[in-house]
Amino acid sequence: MPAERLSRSTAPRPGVGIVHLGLGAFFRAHGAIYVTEAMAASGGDWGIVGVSLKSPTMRDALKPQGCAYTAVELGPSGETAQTIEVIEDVLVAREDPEAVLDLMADPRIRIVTLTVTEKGYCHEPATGALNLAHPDIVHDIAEPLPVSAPGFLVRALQRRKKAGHRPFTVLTCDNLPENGRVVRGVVLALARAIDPGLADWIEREGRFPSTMVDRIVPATTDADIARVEQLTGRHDALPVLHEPFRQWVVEDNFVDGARPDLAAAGVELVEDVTPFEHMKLRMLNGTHSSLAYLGYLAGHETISETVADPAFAAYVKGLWRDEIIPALEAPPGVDLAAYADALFKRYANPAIRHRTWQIAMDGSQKLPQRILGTLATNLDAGRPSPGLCLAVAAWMRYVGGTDEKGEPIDVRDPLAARLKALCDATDDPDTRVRSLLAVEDVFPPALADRLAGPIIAAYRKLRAVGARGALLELTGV
Ligand code: CS2
Repeated sequence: MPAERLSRSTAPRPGVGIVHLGLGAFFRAHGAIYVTEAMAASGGDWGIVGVSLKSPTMRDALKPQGCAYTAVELGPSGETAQTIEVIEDVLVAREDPEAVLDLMADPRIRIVTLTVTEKGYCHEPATGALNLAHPDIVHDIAEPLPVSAPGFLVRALQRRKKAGHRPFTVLTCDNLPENGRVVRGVVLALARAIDPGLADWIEREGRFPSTMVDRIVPATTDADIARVEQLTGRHDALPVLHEPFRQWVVEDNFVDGARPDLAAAGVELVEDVTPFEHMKLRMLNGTHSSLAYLGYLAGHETISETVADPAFAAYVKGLWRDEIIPALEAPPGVDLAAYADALFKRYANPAIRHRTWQIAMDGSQKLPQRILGTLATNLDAGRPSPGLCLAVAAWMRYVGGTDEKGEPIDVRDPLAARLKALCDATDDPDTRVRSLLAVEDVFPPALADRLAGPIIAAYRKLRAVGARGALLELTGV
């Protein structure tokens, strides 16, 4: 007999107060759970309406189950499931942009949270500035019904200004350095292109706190759906599976101070998130991407499989110890060596099947904040970074589109076609590396010059002995 479908309980529902743009697995396993706990502790009308910008998949999965879903925590020694009921509705912006703007302009909405991934901000990764030539931005300047995330923010703020309402707080939860500053920058640049008076108002009245978000949440697979049904006895069309660890550090800077009682749920509210963001982006995401490219090339499917390989375990520990930690300033009260030890345990959790291919996606948008910042600091300090140079070289091999066995790689990246064309244009390793380093969206030219020598050497090494061979040589394992 097929299992009964998950449905929503009859518990009283709060009013809505948050719109979330980019409703995916991460937010449902992170921000949504924190907001649930904040309301359980201190009340408030902070129900969430999720918005998918393009795909109807999330809406079609969640609406038939009253927008409830199962969140399963995968510990090294067991799983626990809870039903989350904080999502009140799911809208699909591409189908009905008017409905989304209408809701975002509603004064009941006081916060708009975002997880639209790095590329969703339509900025130039190397500089953080809005890309005014981006086709979605060109569209959103000309048309009142937007398609991009910055477009929805600006057009909704325009409606609020016109109606005499206060702006909402824009709370980004994407892995960008100083993410509040980046989203503020793109919103102001777009608003200025539409209506300078609107830009002035947003500049004066708007709030864009920066945040550091952390929880490992792999994409849900069909096997996960079946496993959750076995665990709970109910069918959930799109559960989320996540690790036990979670962290959210938020700048306490909200319009009129209006926010859920996040501290009651364990959120760290601080004045300056920057040191936390740098630590997380460089220590976690930087090594995640390094392991993803090198691990994928070596034939490893998941991060836990990758770090179970002694060459990779030695590699990642060496990255933290010799290349990343020396280039970082620790946030107040944090011991970076202990943070690295904890990260290693999180990566090794065999219950989390986080695919190297998933993390390898969108590398052109991720490398600057994850790896290049550390490389720049080390160059200034005269400190070599052989491990991180191997990671960048592995990305270059990866975007070439062929793995070490000669099999094609399904490269997902907004610059995929351009990067592949650059690789295909020459077989000479030096020329190939130099032409990829000349992609200014990713590599600031001054840094590219200084990186050419060590990255060409790393690229040659990867070609000669493969990813695993290069790590064996590097680590001496
Ligand atoms: C990962 C992140 O997919 C990726 O690029 O590095 O999603 C990572 O799992 C999270 O940032 C962890 O907080």
